Amino acid sequence: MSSCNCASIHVHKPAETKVPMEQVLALFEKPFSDLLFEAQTVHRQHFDPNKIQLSTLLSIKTGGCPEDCGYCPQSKRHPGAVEDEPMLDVEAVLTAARAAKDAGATRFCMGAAWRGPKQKDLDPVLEMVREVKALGMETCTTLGMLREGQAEQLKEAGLDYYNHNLDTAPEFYGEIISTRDFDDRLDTLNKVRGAGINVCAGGIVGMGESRTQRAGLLAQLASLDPPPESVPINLLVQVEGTPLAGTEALDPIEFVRTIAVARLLMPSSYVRLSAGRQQMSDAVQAMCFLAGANSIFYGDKLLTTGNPEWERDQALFGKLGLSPV
Ligand code: SAM
Ligand code: DTB
Ligand code: SF4
Repeated sequence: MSSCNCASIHVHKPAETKVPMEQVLALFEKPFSDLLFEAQTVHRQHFDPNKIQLSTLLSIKTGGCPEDCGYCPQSKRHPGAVEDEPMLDVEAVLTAARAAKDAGATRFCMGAAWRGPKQKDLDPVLEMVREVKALGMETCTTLGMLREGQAEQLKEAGLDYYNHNLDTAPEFYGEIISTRDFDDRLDTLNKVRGAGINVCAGGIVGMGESRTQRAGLLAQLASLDPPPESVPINLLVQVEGTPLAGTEALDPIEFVRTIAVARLLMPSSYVRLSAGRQQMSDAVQAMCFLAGANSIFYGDKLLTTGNPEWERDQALFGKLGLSPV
């Protein structure tokens, strides 16, 4: 972890980004109908608006994580928020991947509650990646910070995407996580990109951040060069026992705005309406799709918390005329 004590961290001045903050804030401030119209227009220039990409998640190693992310039930600093479980074996992972494929998912994402993998942790994950890939699915892992050479091993095993979220704006980061810093996240994303793996990077909103900080997160994501291929926008799932449980809920209209701004800033990326869908009405989800979201986590569980049942999503796709990519 870097130990920068530079003044900018303390004065909360938005970081300089390639995509200027003023531009991002100006989008957030547009009248809602104008913003949605523009986002949908750009969306249609890059994607079929009636297609949706489906990714299924599996927690391959749950709980006991040494990091202190304030939103996360898997941190060992928040005991009782989740039951710890050892790493799953390859057969259990394959059973879940086959079920996801049969239900219509095209990508299978394996998540582990680590600060980062040790080599002895990575070896079984490489085997999981090889085997899931052999089923004909796209593969994704989210394992925390990567060390030198690990991204290349994952690429060699057949990894298509690596998920590593910036989570929030640099100016808010220290209020949510103290055990790593924003630059550590950028460093891992550089390693992923350098190994030729597609980047999946997004963040969480509804953690008590300001609009400027939401804009700051999106400015950072859009300034990655190139922008991430996949951008998960998570609405905080408030889990009892975590420091962020009890945070004032984000207005759904502001959430939809966040999706629309992400679409406008990253026109050719898949924008994923991620955690938080279980608590969302069909109408809010429909607005998110209109705002340019074109991917979801599909399956009745995220990592440790709930997600809409397959049947509810199928019914929603039917109502909206959406079909999987
Ligand atoms: N440990 C690895 C890491 O942090 O990169 C991988 C797994 S971690 C659970 C993956 C991501 O899940 C986090 O970066 C965060 O964006 C998201 N996440 C975790 N808990 C969440 C919650 N309660 N609500 C919304 N998103 C959450
Ligand atoms: C992402 O952006 N969201 C997913 C996935 N990447 C790994 C995780 C959401 C986790 C929600 C809380 C839980 O289920 O533990
Ligand atoms: Fe650990 Fe990842 Fe949860 Fe942070 S988000 S506590 S690193 S599992």
